[in-house]
Amino acid sequence: DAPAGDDRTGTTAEEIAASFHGHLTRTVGRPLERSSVIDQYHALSFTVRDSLMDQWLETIETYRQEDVRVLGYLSAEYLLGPHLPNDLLNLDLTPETEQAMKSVGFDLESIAAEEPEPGLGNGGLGRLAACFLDSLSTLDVPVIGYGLRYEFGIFRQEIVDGWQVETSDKWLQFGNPWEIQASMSLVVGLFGHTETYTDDQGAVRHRWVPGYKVKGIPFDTPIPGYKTRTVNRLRLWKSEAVDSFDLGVFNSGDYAGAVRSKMESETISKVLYPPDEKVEGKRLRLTQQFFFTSCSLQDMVRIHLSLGKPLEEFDRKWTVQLNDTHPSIGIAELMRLLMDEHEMGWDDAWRVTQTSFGYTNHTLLPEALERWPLDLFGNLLPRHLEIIFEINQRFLDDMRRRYPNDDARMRRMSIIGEDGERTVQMAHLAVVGSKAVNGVAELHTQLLEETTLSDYYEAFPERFSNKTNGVTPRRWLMLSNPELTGLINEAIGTDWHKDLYGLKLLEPYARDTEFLNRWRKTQEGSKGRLAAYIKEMMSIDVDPTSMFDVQVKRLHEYKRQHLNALHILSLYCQIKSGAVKDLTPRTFLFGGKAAPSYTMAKLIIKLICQIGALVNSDPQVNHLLKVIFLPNYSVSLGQRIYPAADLSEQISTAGFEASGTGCMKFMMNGAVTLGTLDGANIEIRKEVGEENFFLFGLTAPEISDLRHAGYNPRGYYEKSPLLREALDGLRDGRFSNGDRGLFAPLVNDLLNSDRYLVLADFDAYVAAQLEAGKAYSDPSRWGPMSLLNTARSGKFSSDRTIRQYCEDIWELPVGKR
Ligand code: 26R
Repeated sequence: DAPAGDDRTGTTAEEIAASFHGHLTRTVGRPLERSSVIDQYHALSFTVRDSLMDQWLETIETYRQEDVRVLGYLSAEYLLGPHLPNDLLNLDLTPETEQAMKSVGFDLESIAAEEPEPGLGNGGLGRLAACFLDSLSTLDVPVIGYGLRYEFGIFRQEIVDGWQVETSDKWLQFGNPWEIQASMSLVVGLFGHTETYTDDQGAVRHRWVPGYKVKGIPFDTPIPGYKTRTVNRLRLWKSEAVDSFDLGVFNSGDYAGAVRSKMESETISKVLYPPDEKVEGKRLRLTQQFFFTSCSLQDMVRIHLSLGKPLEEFDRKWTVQLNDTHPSIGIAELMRLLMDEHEMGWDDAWRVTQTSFGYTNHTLLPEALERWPLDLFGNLLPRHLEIIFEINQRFLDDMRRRYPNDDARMRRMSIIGEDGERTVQMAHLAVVGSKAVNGVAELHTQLLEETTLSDYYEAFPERFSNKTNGVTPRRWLMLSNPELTGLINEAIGTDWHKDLYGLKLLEPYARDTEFLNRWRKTQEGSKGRLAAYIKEMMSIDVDPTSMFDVQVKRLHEYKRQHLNALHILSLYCQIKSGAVKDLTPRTFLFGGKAAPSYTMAKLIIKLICQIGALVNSDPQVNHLLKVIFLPNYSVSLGQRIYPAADLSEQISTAGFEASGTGCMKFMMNGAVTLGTLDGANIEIRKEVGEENFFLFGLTAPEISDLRHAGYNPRGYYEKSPLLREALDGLRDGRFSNGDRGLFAPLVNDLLNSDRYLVLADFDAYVAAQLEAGKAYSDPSRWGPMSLLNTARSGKFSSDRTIRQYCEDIWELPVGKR
């Protein structure tokens, strides 16, 4: 039964059903009656994509006609999460689509569950890029997001016997209905040598003769804004061989040789790198960075020239943002394109380059600052190394005039690092080559200015600014928590959807007992749904009326999941000994991935799972405590977790978490934070009020003083009986069936070095936890705290962040408010 005359962009339930049926039969090629849920997912995605296409073409046409300024957002990561439900929300078509699916006997939620999540990022930085795209489209800002089309995204995490096991993420195996391959390609060079020659005008010029070339193929994904006709694009590059098949070699009988270059070229966009402990020496990673950055800049230059504009005006048409140093090679690449390929002189090229770029720093951890060994760099990108040497020489000449006889300063500021192995220091290149540099929270920016980049801040204070991160309330509140959204809409209307400060109108309800009851009931509903998911996935019962205490984020020692674990152990010990009898029942939930090479992070996962095994099966304890490690934390799992959280654990060592963004998702959904004065926590506490936040721990200056004075973790161990019992138990094998060796590396590290001062903050953490438990057991206290967290979360919308970038850095007008 072929579908009758379907209008592929209709918005009624009937038209959506007809279009869906049309795609199922004609695009997917399956009869409705025998279609699988994945067939239905594909058909529905094509249906939704159709209704985006008119707006997408219209958006591009508007940009062209109005000759708008455009943001080129360069990011090695985009942690998008599922498109289907998000795009339906932004198109305002969810109810009609639900109805349409019902009319053909299907269920929208089950169909949406088939979407493999595009996990093209590791964590905060990648998810921030995805939130930014949503806000940019919602605010009608012209942007092309540029990145890599990894064939394999972030690994899938399984937990086997308490240990993390990684498997590959085959997100493209059944095809991706959201992407459209553009019918063009660009060529990127690698390796080879440079030459000097004299051109027709007698000028001395330079050129790069690459030893190897690869092709970049663009795949575009439409990015709709919320209730606007703007549909921007995310352009991700796939690498392919220039000649995918060497017929000559094949004919000579060498079948493997004929496809070797294809294999090598395709390796570039094959897989996402996890943030490893050691960054150095990863040639493939530098190749990835250069590949997508070069494709993206060539694309911008191509578009610019197609509009008939001179390249001297590139910086008026484009503003290019570097999401960390990963694309910072772009500074040298734009110089090369302008000078070597388009015959611009150094001074003009430098002015255009330096006024085009902005650089966002996302970390102060020295081991995460990218430094490339000079020989590796010069071998892969010989011409770029020459350009960087020249940028550096001119820059240092300039600095020498400003700071005469200050060799130490010159050494510190050089783009080429000379301590030990010579390196290209990408953060230095990014600062020197950009008009603007920003951190991602107030404390982080201040620390950048005072420590990591202090010499540059002294030289160019006007370049520096703060842009506190934000998250999109569409995905992280409206989509993930429709029940709470409904309740809020009922109370204060819907103006907050595009202006999150509008949530302020909820504040009076903090004194409305009846409303607070509904607030609590709604949260219990979410907790019940998460409990059901846990039961289904892990066969563990958790009590939805217990306090849900949640820490979800990448595993890292500075984030201190082990501090949380030690607290649980001490509760366990106190219940076992009878020292504690009445305790607010708690469910401790953890989730997060460890970098595959990060042994200590993997041991911390094992520790949490081990405590879970111990606690969950002990009838003396398990009515009071449950400990759950949810495998494979991801965007979609986050969407289930945030609405169900009562307590948000943000317990990093002060001065180490640049911002954090999970903290904002919890706050929007009404969870109360227990945290240190680190990153965005400081700003959350300021917004919500100190009485609605559980604070503990040393401050960033205290941490730094203590470390400089010589920190002795053993002193804390000796002074704290609770800490001693937990650590001794770990060492004796009391929690690991007598295995003394299992957690020895962790305990030894804590007692002998404890770089992140877990022991120094332990007692304060325990006290804050006690306070939080007491507050939760009194609904008349907890209810207003929870509601006020949502009501005062307006600042943490990425819409606010994007407005600030637009005004202060990008010089881009934003749409209506
Ligand atoms: C491999 C190496 C170069 C590398 C290191 C670190 C690659 C990727 C990362 C991820 C880092 C940069 C990251 O995600 N940082 C997080 O950025 C968030 C968004 O700004 C912050 O909220 C968060 O605090 C910070 O850790």
